[in-house]
Amino acid sequence: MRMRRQERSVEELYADPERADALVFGRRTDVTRRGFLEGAGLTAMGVAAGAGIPFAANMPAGLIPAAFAQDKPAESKPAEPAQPATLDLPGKDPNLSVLGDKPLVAETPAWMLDDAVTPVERFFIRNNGTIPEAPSDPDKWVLKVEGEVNTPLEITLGELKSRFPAQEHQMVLECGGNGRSYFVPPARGNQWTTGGAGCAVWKGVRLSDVLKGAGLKPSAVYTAHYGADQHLSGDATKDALSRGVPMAKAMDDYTILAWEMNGKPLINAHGAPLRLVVPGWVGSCSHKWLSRIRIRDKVHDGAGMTGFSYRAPNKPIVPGSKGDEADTRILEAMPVRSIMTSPKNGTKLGSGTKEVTVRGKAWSADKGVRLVEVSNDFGVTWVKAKLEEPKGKYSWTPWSVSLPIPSDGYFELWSRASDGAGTMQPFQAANWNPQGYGGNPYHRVAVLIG
Ligand SMILES: Nc1nc2c(c(=O)[nH]1)N[C@H]1C(S)=C(S)[C@@H](COP(=O)(O)O)O[C@H]1N2
Ligand SMILES: [Mo]
Repeated sequence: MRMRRQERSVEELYADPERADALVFGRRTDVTRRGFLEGAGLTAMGVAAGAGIPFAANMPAGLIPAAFAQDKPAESKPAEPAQPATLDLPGKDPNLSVLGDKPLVAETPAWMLDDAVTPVERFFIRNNGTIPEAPSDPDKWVLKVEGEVNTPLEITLGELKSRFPAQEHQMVLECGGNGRSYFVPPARGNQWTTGGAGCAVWKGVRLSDVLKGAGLKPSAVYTAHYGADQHLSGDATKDALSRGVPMAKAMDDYTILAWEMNGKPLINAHGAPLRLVVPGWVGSCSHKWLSRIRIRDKVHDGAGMTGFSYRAPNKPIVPGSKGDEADTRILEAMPVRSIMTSPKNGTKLGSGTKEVTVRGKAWSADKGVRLVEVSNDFGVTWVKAKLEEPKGKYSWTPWSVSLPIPSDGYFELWSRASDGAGTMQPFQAANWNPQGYGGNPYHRVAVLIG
């Protein structure tokens, strides 16, 4: 690791952001990050101009300051080229960052995940196809259960509510691609930062109760999920998405057919009137607008199950290389992650500030969170955060910690979590894979004192 001289300013270090970017990310044509460095990056640089970096000596060579490289800075929200700048969808917060328009994909900036339970308005959206029309009478919605069962079912939502005991759990839902933007070289797909995750209170019935109602045949191996949304091509013979899970996960007590989110009926964007919630696993298992479950006698091969979709190479591959589709495995549990929800990236605090309180969330699929640490000196020293008790097995762990601020200047707060098995977030997105799954590096937030 090369050391930097102490008295250099942000401006001097990154007088040429193009070059700094090329150093870290290589020569690239990626519009998202390029556009960002030129637009918001320069704005952020203006904000930071002249500030010394008290811990500059610790900065890893080529590191792009978080103020430039991460989510949108506090002061400005530049329009991204070829993308709507704000989200215009009933019931959703316009401050969600739109990552894609067709299909609609939007993530939640870290500072908007400060609540213990993520409000529906702030919850990320990930679609693969079109958003279907909302049904006029939700209780008449029909779910079919077929395939390797003794008695195929056609059951209405109304009947689901009356026949089976209701369950309510606070659980994290996270997109398999969350963190994808941190891969170097870039991986294809929506460039999620940290906001493809949220924690809601989901109410529904256990999938296992319904499957027991239908009676599983001994040949039952895997589920296959189908919903009312359509493929973007408009071709009715193609599914926008059709994933599934092994029977053991389907029969887990926390895998539910949900009709309520945070005490209210599901809104259309989140799969009204009925969706699966398969906590801890890649979000694509949690099928929205759910109309049919087919039990299969082999691993499901629907849309999103094959090629590199929701799969990772079995063996490490050269970053940027094509990889071998045949030598992959289906992604299941999501890795450990921490985010800082306060302060907001790009926050300015008054001259002479001596302490900053950092708040955040951490979660792992089902291993719990053992440790969260925060650094303000580019990772040389770490302070343990105080963890709150998570509200249930698949809920996240709120945490907080106060860090001393030795002087005015530009600081970066870095957070990292370790799960119950002792596995920690890596410094950089590791295990590069063609579609960029599992990117869970340290979270970084810039603060300017004085
Ligand atoms: N029917 C259907 N269900 C779906 C999807 C979809 O495109 N169609 N996207 C999946 C993916 S990839 C994720 S991450 C979650 C996102 O759920 P949310 O939009 O409610 O946040 O829904 C999953 N369920
Ligand atoms: Mo996803």
